[in-house]
Amino acid sequence: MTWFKTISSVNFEGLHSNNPIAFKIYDSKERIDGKTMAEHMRFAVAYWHTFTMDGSDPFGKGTMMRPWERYSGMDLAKARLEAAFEFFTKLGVPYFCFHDIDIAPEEATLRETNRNIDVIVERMKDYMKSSNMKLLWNTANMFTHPRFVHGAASSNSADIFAYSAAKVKKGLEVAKELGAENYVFWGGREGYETLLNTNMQLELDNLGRFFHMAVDYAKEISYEGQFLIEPKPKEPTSHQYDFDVASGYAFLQNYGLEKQFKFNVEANHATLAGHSFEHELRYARVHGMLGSVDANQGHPLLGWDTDEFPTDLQMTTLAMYEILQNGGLGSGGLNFDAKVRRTSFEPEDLFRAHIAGMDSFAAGSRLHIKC
Ligand code: XUL
Ligand code: CO
Repeated sequence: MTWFKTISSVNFEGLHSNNPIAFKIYDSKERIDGKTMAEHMRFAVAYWHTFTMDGSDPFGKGTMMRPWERYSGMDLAKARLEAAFEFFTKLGVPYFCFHDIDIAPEEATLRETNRNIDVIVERMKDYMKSSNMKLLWNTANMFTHPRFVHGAASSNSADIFAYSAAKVKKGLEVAKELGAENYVFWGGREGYETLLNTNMQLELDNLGRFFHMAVDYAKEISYEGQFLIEPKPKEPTSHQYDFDVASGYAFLQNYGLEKQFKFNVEANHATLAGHSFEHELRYARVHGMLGSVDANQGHPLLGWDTDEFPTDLQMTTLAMYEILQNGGLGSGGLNFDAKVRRTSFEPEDLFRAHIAGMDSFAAGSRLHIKC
């Protein structure tokens, strides 16, 4: 079935085009410094914002018109998957990223949830083969379900630590199965609200133990993708342990993990930490720790994670400068961890937003080379 009927494929038409569904600057084949734009940027679509989320916010219900939402359960997961690969192919991006429960519904037990994941992963493999799409990274959602109220690896409950470890175990198996080039840890609720009821030493030690277990298991199953930590200073917790690249790096060194991990730097997380995006990229780069990028931007007047599509050309220029100075992103890429606004609820808006983001990074790479 065709989900995006009004769109055929998105082509490069150049700056003089008035077609909203065309690239004005991003020309996947244009060569800059011996590499094509596609090779420099390695764009990825985030499954959660584009196919799973519905536009709801703390003040109102979802607004998104998503034709696949007429289904539920596994039928919904299968419809989303079909829509996702149609979207990737029409947009012309090489990569995508997902959390475990973005792609398959969560059930009462982990065994049943994993069974759902297996069904979708099997189909995903076929879609990947026929479309040539690759998985930039996958991750485990360890923050949405109420069981993670006190965190996952840093939870005060041994059961939750074990449950989280089992989720990551499955995530690494899926990463291997699908050839994920990286595996991401974003510490959603790995932090605290108040020190008065927090054993910080134990929580940090448990986080360190957890990452070592993940590294050991990857070795055991011969999964060779790059491990990435995605720092964020706060939200949802008031104090998150992986505050920024510098504190994350100190943590990794302290627990002897710095050789196994790099960073996935997100623009809006950088600004939440009181840094610029380019500061975080530079800090990671000069320590040889720049792994991948979550490409978005915050609102300059709002103090939370708005996850907007990146359109600030000064920011993309300074970011591409760091990436090019780094000699590229290696196995990483530019993942649009970004969502359309509640008012942009039509399916076609998903194309417009990604085109704007891709053109903005393409402009950033060109401006750098020309100056
Ligand atoms: C949350 C965030 C996550 C991670 C993956 O702010 O950025 O979506 O990228 O868990
Ligand atoms: Co992110």
